[in-house]
Amino acid sequence: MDAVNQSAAPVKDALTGFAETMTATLESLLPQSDGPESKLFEAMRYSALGSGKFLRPYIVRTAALMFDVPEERYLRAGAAVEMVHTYSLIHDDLPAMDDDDMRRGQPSCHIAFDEATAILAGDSLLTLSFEVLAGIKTHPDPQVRSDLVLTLAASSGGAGMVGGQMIDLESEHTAVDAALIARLETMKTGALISYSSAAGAILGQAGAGAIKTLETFGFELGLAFQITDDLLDVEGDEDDVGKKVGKDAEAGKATFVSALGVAGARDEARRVTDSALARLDMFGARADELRSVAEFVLARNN
Ligand code: GRG
Repeated sequence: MDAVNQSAAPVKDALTGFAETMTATLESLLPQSDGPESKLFEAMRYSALGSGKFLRPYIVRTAALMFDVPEERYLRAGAAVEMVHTYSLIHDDLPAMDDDDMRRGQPSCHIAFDEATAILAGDSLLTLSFEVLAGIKTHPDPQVRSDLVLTLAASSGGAGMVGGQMIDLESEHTAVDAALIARLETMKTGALISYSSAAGAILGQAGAGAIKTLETFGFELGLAFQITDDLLDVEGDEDDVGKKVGKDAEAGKATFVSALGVAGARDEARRVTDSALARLDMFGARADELRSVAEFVLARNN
């Protein structure tokens, strides 16, 4: 095993253990009802409690532990980003977007239920995420809760994930340079990961410099994550990845692989990861676990 994989392997095991904790947290936060709206809640639970990796909440947890944040607080901030992420996957799978029938190794939400229910389940997960962040159990200080809401809203909306998705759709079947691809992938995928690492510092009431540094770290890590996703779409195994592969080229998507080729994309993922790792220097050994997460992102096969 090489040095990179050695540092990534414990993260894979830790993620498996963390998934149980995160599933229990989401279980408790996702509504259940036997009333006339129960189909909506079933669809939300079906998608959110499927077999996601929970990488974003794990990054919230790992950054939060650098600032000794209590467990319940980081689990709630992690559940919030997982809800936004799950909403984005549900909507992305719809026929009007990427039109994917499989997600997380099971039929996509609109296949298991129907399109209208999938739209509503996504909408409801998005709003629930802010309800969770605004809840007093997330942090006793209202300023911290407000900062978390602000950061997640900015990361999710037009200047972040949704804006990135718009550029992605507009770039299909067009010649796009690596700079625009970096911008779209940083917004589409980096923004939520940026919230995740910054949330740890916000919860820990760290100084503005630490929050900003972790935000930048997250943007770069998110870009590295998306480049590995582009590579997995070309080289990955469908069973490992949990969805159809080869879809980017089929859909004429602008990715680092389409712009730089497989080897070029791999080099770029390493370069961006190294840049993200350099941001952590100011935290010394306190950031070691976060460094391992970055290596895991680069080495992942799903
Ligand atoms: C708001 C519709 C809408 C879309 C926003 C994020 C996004 C854009 C679309 C989702 C599909 C997609 C390819 C996103 C890129 C980010 C990405 C690689 C998601 C998959 O994340 P993982 O691997 O998934 O962490 P799990 O299932 O493990 O949570």
